[in-house]
Amino acid sequence: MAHWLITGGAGFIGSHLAAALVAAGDRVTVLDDLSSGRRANLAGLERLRLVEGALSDRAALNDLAQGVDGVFHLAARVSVPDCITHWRQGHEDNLIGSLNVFDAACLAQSGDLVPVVYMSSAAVYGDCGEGLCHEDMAPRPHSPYGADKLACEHQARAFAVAHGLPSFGLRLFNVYGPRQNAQSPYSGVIARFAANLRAGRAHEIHGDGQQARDFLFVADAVEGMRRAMATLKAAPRDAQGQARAEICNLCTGRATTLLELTEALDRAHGPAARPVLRHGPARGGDIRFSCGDPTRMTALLGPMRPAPLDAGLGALLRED
Ligand code: UD2
Repeated sequence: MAHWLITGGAGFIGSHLAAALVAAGDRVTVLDDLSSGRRANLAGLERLRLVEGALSDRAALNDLAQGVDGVFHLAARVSVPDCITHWRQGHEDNLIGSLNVFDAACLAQSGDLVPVVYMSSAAVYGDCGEGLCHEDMAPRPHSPYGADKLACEHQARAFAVAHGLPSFGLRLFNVYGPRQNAQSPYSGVIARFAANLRAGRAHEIHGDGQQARDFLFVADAVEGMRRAMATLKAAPRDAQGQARAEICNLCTGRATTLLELTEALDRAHGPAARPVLRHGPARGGDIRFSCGDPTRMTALLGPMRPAPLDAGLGALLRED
């Protein structure tokens, strides 16, 4: 039975990952400070231990990483506007916290390598213009959040070279699904719109609604993370014997405009009254088009067949 450490495992994506690993018969330790994660997200999961703590607690992290088969590092301050308001704290959480995780994984290596699968973000790209974002593009983050995620990628590479730490960074596009917080002003658009549908509220559209995103269902994000870990476990070193430090998008490669999203939500919701769309001013700094190129992801992780948006939205509205 494999044993995994998940940082941020009580959060939206982390709790889905924890459930999938437990369902596969594995043992899971979760480290989470419960700042945005919730104990209830992990309720009823067997072979799971939740440790309440922050990434800044290096002693706890080092202790928890001992003896695990790998680390999934998801804990982060995930909101871009929040990281702009709390710039230094975001940097502490997102970059220094990640260094602590890489360090802990290195310390835990005793002959066996302890690979780390960590969450990067589409935010590292900044604005890719009208085309798909692919990994060979020069990243130009617009936010401290994106800058710190990019720095994590560089650090992961340096850890591979200096300390032989195998790692896999996944540049997540817009992940959605059950348990995503809809209450915060920083919540993702799908969580907010799903909550609007349930409450019979109007959707607030920032701008003309023609901005597009690559929406990835949470189960597919989890599948990508598990495949990334399996890839590192199967081959932690490259052909030259160097520890691998892989990076790829985690995306669908399909762009959906906000107006198309509202139509898909209507279809998934059924014949109830269509919500009113209220257009407001465009959000400052909003990216017009954000969609990932899945080519490298497919080469590294195999064909993914992500859930069509209609199916993912149906699952969200049924389960949430
Ligand atoms: C996503 C990530 C963010 C960061 C960024 C990098 C989420 C939730 N956020 O931000 O963490 O990685 O990508 O580029 O995945 N909108 C409305 N009405 C609403 C809410 C949103 O019109 O009530 C618009 C918003 O202005 C934007 C689009 O919907 O054009 C998507 O917004 P978002 O906050 O869900 O995600 P995004 O892509 O800005």
